[in-house]
Amino acid sequence: MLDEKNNKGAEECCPKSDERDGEFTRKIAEHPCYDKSAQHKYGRIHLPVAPVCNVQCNFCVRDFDCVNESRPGVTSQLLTPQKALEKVRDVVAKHPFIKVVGIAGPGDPLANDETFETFELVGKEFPELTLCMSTNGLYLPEKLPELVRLGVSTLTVTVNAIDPEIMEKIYSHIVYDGKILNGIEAAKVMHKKQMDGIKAAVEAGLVVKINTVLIPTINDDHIIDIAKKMKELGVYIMNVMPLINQGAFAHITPPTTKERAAIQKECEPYVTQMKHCRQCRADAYGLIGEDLSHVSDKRRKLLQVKI
Ligand code: CLF
Ligand code: SF4
Repeated sequence: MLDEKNNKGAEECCPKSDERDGEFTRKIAEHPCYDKSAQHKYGRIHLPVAPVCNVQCNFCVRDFDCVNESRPGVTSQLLTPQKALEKVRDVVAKHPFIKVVGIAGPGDPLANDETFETFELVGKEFPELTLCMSTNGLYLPEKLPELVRLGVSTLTVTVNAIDPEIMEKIYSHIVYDGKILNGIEAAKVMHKKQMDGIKAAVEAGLVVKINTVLIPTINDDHIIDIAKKMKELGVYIMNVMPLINQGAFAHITPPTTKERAAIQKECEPYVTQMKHCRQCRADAYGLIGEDLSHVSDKRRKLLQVKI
């Protein structure tokens, strides 16, 4: 990414570095989540190939998509990697404004081999598309080399706390190394994996975004600490999302728009804030504000935008 280190590389007249930075700039300018001004022009397709999750968040009901990235509603259909490739072929041919292929669930992408198979297939056939992924980060340090090899260049990690004592209230349990861990033990492992994973991903040149679920009474006073830490780690953009109150957190009142805006304002000096997220489904495609996955064929044809 265009951090100080890479800029210095470019100044040293290394053509490879220039090419890499040019490619970085293009990918961000065409990414509807990373660049606000791209959201009305460029789209993304989500491939729902990852059903399994390796943690249990207290705001998650497994009947729905991962709410660290999506909003619950109707569960997304699952696709095999081959069917996912066919879907990309079909959708990109009809909607060439789609520049990003993302895997965001319905579980955690890194807990499913299908995620890697799908990126392999799609990356080979569509090298010009940006490969994007969203994860809770538990398996990130181990799986990062594989993501780099496959050409994944934009990565979202959900960081709801950087203090294990707060994190402990958010995760009911995690599954790590074949064991189920709970309480502070689980929170410490999760925290370490997220921090190590983000640091390594930034160093590897991925453009890292974090999603933070704003949970009143649990982490609302802590979001600013997360923003400061993310600046230190070189995170590119932060998306503070409102809690969807379900599961064990069904009794918590979600934040108001005003409360969320105030926190985003506080965090802005540390990390750029994404404010146009639509908490889209794990099988959404099209523009962020115009999900084509659940519109009629007639309307979908009308929306085939040529650029
Ligand atoms: Fe998908 Fe996420 Fe990539 Fe975007 S979504 S994996 S970064 S291509 Fe975007 Fe959707 Fe919000 Fe996510 S609007 S839920 S932030
Ligand atoms: Fe649910 Fe996503 Fe949390 Fe897994 S990471 S428990 S799918 S919200």
